[in-house]
Amino acid sequence: MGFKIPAEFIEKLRHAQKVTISTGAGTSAESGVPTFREAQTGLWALYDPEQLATPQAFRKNPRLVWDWYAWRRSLVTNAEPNAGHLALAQMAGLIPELVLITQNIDGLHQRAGNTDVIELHGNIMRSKCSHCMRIALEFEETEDPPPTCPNCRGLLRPDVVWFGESLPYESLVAARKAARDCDIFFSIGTSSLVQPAASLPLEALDRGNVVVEINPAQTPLSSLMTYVLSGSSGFVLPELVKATWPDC
Ligand code: BJW
Ligand code: ZN
Repeated sequence: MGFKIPAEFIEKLRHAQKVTISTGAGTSAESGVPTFREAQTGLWALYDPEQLATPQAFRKNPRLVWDWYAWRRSLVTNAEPNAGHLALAQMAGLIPELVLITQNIDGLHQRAGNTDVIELHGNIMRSKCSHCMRIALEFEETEDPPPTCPNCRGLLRPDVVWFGESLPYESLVAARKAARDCDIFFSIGTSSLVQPAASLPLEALDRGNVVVEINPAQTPLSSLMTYVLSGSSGFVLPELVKATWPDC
């Protein structure tokens, strides 16, 4: 049996003025970037990402945490946007107002062509000082990482949001506003376990907006969705674009 998208949903999407899309790690899985809660490979299979992505882990073993991010940065650098990323970039040109929010730190949406992406959890390609918090644009790599801040000599860390840390305030405000103020809200490739990002679909639902999930697996929010398109984003999103805008 082939993959079927409800015709009434295609009609709604074709006529939507405002669409808000929130993505998670699954969106980058087909680019070869492992999702957060999937098994890690090689040496890193020994470590639990939930334990490494914390300020406590960095304080206890800064080198371990820095090296883990350095490994992931190299995966991201060598990855390319996949068909799902490219379909989202195409949708931005087809929908009058599209807001793209991501929990991902890999920058692949921007590399696919989306602009003004709201990054809720930071970006792995930037580093900041764990002491003075300034972004470090240039710093010297050392044999004994992490490198240090050119300003205050504090230890550098990735500019990402760890458990227990606040999300960038303006990004979160903009994301909440976009979730409430749209015709259709998409939740794509996220396990919907991590707050506050996992509440965005609920804010959209509260306002009576159509809410759609794209994921090969069920999530705690699946049963609340208006539509669930069950499958990988690299397959479902191009199919959705083809079905909705057949002449493009
Ligand atoms: C595919 C696919 C394919 C596979 N196509 N799909 C309220 C209640 C309970 C707890 C809290 C709460 N409020 C705050 C908290 C604490 C905490 C939290 O939520 N904990 C939960 C785990 C319980 N939140 C925080 O601490 C946040 N800060 C905060 O709220 O500050 C205020 C505050 C602090 C303290 C107390 C109270 C308030 C900060 C959260 C920061 C999260 N940071 C991370 C690390 C970023 C850097 C890094 O990457 O290393 O962000 S954790 C990690 O999870 C990462 C991700 O962005 C995030 C979400 O993961 P995601 O994207 O959903 O990935 P996965 O792996 O979970 O799922 C992949 C999905 O893809 C799966 O569903 C697959 O099926 C699917 N998939 N292939 C489509 N091809
Ligand atoms: Zn500093």
